[in-house]
Amino acid sequence: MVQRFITRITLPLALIALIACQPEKAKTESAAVTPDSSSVTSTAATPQATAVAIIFDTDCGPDYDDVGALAVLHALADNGEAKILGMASSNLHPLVVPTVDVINTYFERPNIVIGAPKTKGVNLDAWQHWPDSLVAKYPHDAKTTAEAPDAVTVYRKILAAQPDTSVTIVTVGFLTNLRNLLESKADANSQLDGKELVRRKVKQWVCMGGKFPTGKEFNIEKDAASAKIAIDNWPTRVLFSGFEIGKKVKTGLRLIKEGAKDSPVRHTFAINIPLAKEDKNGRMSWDQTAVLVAVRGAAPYYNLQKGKFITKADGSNGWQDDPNGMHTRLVQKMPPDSVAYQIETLMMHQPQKPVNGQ
Ligand SMILES: [Ca+2]
Repeated sequence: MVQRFITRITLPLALIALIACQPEKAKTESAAVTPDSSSVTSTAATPQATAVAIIFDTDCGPDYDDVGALAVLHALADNGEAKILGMASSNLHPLVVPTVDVINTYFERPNIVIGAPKTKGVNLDAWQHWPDSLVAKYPHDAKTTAEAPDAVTVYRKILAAQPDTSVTIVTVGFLTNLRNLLESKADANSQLDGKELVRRKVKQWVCMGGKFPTGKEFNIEKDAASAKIAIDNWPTRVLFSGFEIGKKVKTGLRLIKEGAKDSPVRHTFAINIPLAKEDKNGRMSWDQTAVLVAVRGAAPYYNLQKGKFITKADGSNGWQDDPNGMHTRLVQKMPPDSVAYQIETLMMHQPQKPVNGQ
C-alpha cells in the first residue's frame, strides 16, 4: 500500500510524509476507533428545505475511497439530503464507468448518467484489481468507459436544465472534465460558453485536491495542466478538502465486520484493506470528506480558512490566506475518529427504493 500512498503525494514528498507520520500512526494504533460521544449522536438527516443538487466527478480506480464516497452520496440521497443529478469519470480506464455503474445499480439508481472525457486524459488502473472483481460479480449495464457519453455534454445538459446558482459539483479525481467544461462553447444545450454556464448555474465546487499549506497531491498532480486551468479560471466559490484532511479519517474495518455481506461497498474494502499494512486501522477517506461537506456543510466537522489556492505547473500547490478569497479549505475541528464514525455509518447504509427515481 506504500505504493498507493506514494502515488497520492509522489516521491520524495511521500518518503518525508511516511517518516513524519510515524508517531501519529503509533498513536492511532493504540487508540480505539470509537466515536466521541459528545459529537456523534446520529447520522440521520438534518432537516433541510431542499436536497443539495450534486454532480459527482470521480477517477474511481487507482484508489477505492471513491467507492466509499459513492456510498456516502447514495446514503445522503436516500436521506433526502442530496439529489444526484449526474456523474462523470475523470479517468479513461475502461473499468471506471462500469465500476461506478455497479455501485449506482446496487443503490437502486441504475440510470444515473455517467460521462467520461473524450479528450486526452489520465488512464489509471487499480493495482489491487478490485474493479475487475466488482464488475465480474455485481449487476450493471455499462460495458466500458469509452462508450460513456462526453462528460462535457453531460455537464452542459444538466447545468442548463437547473435553476441558477443551484448545483454543487464534487470532484474526487482529476480536473480534466472541469477544464474541458470551462473551455466548452455554446451548443444545443445552452447558448452560454462553459465559463458563463458555470457562473450562472453552479453554487459551489467542492474539490478533494491539494495539500495544505503546501505540497503535491495526486488528483492535482496527475493532470496538472487541467488542474491549473480549472482552478485558476473557476468563476464560483471553491471548497478544498486537502490531502491532510482525509488522511486522518480511517474507515472500512467496521464496514467489513458489520456491513451487508452482499454489498459491493463492503466487498471493495474487504479486498483492499488486508493488502496494505498502512490500512490496518482503516483506509484513509479523502473522497468521502468531500461528499460529506458538500451535502451537510463543513460546520459540524471542520473549520474553514478562506484564501487562494496557488497552482503550479508541476502539480504542486501553495496557499495564501485571504479573508476575501474565492477559495476555502477545510481545517480540522472535530476529532478525525468522530468524522470517520459518521462517514462509515453512511458507507454502511443499505439501499432503499428511491422516491421518484432521485
Ligand atoms: Ca478518487
